[in-house]
Amino acid sequence: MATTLAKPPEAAMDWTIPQGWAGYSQSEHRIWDQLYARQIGMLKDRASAAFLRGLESLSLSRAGIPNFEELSERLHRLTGWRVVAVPGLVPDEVFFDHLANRRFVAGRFIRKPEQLDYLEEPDVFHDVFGHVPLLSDPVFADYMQAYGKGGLRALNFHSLEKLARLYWYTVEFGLIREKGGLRLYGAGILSSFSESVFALESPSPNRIGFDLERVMRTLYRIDDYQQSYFVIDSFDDLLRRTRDADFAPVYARLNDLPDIAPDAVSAADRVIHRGTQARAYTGSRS
Ligand code: HBI
Ligand code: FE
Repeated sequence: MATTLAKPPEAAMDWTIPQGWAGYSQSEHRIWDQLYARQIGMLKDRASAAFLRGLESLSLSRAGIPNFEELSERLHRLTGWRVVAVPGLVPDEVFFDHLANRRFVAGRFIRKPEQLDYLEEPDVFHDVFGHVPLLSDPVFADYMQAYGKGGLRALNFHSLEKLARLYWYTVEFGLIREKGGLRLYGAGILSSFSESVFALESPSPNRIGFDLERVMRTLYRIDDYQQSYFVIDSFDDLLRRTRDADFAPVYARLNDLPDIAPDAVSAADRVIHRGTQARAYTGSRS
């Protein structure tokens, strides 16, 4: 899919473009502020401590769309990562190469007022508010880089589908065990007002202890909230299970095993909450 993406002429060889921060309008900055204010109150006791610390230490605040250069200066001092602007989705190999070199690619456009709750392509609020705070955590920062290196390797094994599921169920939709309860660390959840509540509080979805091979086999939904969330014990544990992991034997084993449906629970799962799946099965939107 990604190989069919065409690089716009204004983008550099690595697909980066200038953010053009001075070009944002007041109303675009106000959309950031609105989204920020809405998330922050709700995330105070729902987001992982590392995410909230990251917001603080990067001075991500309700003060308009961040300037990537200033943000990168602060982030680089903490963990050696930078944030670079791209026109939209970039090819997989480009994406992985940036991650492997501690560059996080972010969209520079912001959603329109009528899309506050849902949009298909990641905008600057999802990419920066959702993803960047955790890049200030040294362990998570290493995990993202390891993921990029793993991605470059997976391309050779034609196992991108499996690896993409790992990204989806950790970086985008992951939950973490913290302070005796569950907290959010996935950017797809953290940047969504309604899924932040749903992921932690709704009886509908499954919440299952993280297992690398289980996650790599699990299909996911892109059209609605997730039907299963996977819970890590700590970022250390996640990094340990995946770090510079040579996934070749894992991929070989998984090739002989069937995929798992998004809502399935099996006997081998460490089930934390078995979902009613009411949202999916009855169409009830709660
Ligand atoms: N491009 N801009 C952008 N953002 C992504 O998250 C992204 C991408 N290209 C490919 C890609 N993600 C996938 O390879 C990963 O989700 C696995
Ligand atoms: Fe994302």
